Amino acid sequence: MTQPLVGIIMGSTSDWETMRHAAEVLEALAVPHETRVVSAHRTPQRLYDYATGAADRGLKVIVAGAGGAAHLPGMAAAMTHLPVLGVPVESKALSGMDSLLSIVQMPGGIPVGTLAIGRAGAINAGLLAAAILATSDTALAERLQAWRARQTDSVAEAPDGEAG
Ligand code: RP5
Repeated sequence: MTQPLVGIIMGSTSDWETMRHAAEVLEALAVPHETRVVSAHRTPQRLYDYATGAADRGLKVIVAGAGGAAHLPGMAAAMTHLPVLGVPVESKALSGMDSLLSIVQMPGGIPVGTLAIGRAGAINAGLLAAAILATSDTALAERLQAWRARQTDSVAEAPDGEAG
């Protein structure tokens, strides 16, 4: 089995609909990754074990998504020196503003790289995780550049497909 380099964790299975976009990007870039449900509130021991063991298990980046009182990314960052990218999941009650503010307002000294609310944030967390790994992996850097070039090529020149 390939050693996962990115750990995608989320507070609930209900976050998967958002966080699967991070996994799909990593899949497309052939970045080995794992996905786990780890709740800061419901499974604190699981979070402790995951975060404190992540570096020793060979993970290089953690992508953490959570909604509402979204303490997962910050608590993970408190327990590992690995870069942690936080994805605010869109909550029902407050549309993800609660998640965003919970994740982004970390105290100085314990950083979480906070992305946008929802799907865009999950996609970009996957891309950023890949970009971090690509700084020391030339083949991955080439795959990432190719991915971006394909994205550029896919943008239509006119909204109706009729570039004039
Ligand atoms: C958070 O509470 C999770 O990250 C999720 O976004 C939210 C709701 O969780 P469920 O009640 O759907 O399990 O901990």
